[in-house]
Amino acid sequence: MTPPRLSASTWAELAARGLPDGVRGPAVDPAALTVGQVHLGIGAFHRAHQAVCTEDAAAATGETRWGLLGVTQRSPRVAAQLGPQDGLYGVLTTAPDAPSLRVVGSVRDVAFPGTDTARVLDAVAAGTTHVVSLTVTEKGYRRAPDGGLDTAAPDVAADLGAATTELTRDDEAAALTPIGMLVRGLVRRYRTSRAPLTVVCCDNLTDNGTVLAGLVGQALAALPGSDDVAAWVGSSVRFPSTMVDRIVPATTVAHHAEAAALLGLHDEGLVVGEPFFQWVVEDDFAGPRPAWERAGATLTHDVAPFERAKLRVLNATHSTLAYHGALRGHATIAEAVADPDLEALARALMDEDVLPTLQAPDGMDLRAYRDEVLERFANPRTGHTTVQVAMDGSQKLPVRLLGTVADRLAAGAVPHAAAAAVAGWVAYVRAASSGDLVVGGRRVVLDDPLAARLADAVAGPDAVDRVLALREVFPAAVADSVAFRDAVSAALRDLSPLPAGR
Ligand code: CS2
Repeated sequence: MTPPRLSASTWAELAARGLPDGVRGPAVDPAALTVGQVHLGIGAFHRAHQAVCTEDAAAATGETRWGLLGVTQRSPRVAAQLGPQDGLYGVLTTAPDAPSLRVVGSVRDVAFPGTDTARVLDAVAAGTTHVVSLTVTEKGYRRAPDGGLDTAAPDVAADLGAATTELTRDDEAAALTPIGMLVRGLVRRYRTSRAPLTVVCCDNLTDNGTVLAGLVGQALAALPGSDDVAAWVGSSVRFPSTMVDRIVPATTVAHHAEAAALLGLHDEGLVVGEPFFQWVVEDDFAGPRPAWERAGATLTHDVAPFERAKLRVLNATHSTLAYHGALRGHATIAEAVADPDLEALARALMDEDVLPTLQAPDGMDLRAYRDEVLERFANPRTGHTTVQVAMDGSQKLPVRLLGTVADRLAAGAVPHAAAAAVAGWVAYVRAASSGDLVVGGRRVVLDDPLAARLADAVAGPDAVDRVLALREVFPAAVADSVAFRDAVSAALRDLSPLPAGR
């Protein structure tokens, strides 16, 4: 029998009876919170990361103005999960010893851009909103090969058209992209409250705040008659950079069963996270913000070294284990890193290629960080699948791996382990796009915005040349290096029984 569903009333009944072992409740009274932060992209990661920190910050200060309005990206699913639960959801922590579950109440409302655009724009414009944050994944930013906004993409163009209308009157048409939604919200804020605002990018991009400010600036430059808005954004809106870190796997049926056993309630909004949590935020705000530093975050003036270390050590190694692990039939990252060959590859990547490109951020020991990352990957309870990490390689590799490659080549070294990582990606794309890859009993489908072009590029004997020629992925400094190309080809030959070309 399915247990009753989590909601404000079932939670209150449970709390009145006494909470089960391993379960804790919201750190604040959710009903007392008003919305002060709008979050674009309310997926599992936000709910297991920033939403928890925002709630703890509110608890630490007693402030009630930091409730969240979460905005979904593509579907109304999260609204359907959290609406009937009065916004409550559990975070199941996958500690290696005992699992624990925390019910979070900071998400006060969920909106879906397909139907709720007006509500989102009003919330972004409201003088009581001080922070807009984003986790929309790498591809959500709709960047062109030059790194700028892809204004030719039909959804970006449609949103910019609506933003032009927004300059003179309300426009309720659905927003199609996160940047479009943000820009329209900024235009409405300019037309109404004109209060300062801070936009906090929480995605895995290098210099993510600067990148986002650039995309917004470019969008505004494309809107006729928006010079005043652009000037106001320049003076009143800040875009701090951040580094976010917590491994959040997709929630499975087994996670639901584990949470229901702990809680005695069914939770459609359940998310899962490893015990580790890190959030480094540039201290550059236009107005008030939650006291995140009182809830485990680090506020600093220089995020860049933290961000670079995290992307190059953790995320690059994650992707490498994902591609090579899936090719060897390992369903999870923990299984992949337990494979001695792959652990050796992961270590070689970090020791020989990545660490020489890094400057340790203040107070950080990079070798200890490397070991800690490998330990986190090895946690068998996390259940993070190789196929989940493998998605969107065309968007992820440039950010997490190819900077290392470019830096090593510039220093006169050939990064062989990074070349093996790229070869792993090529082999994965080839196997997945030809329908030949089965992992964990399931046939893998290539999940990448460039899937069709990638499949075409890897189909023939000149796969390495054709993949390296994709300018969206490989900068010239990497693609034009004969030594790197040869290293990728050699690694691919070692991996693949198919004719690998060159
Ligand atoms: C992962 C990240 O899916 C991926 O590509 O590498 O989501 C990773 O788990 C997080 O960045 C950890 O903070």
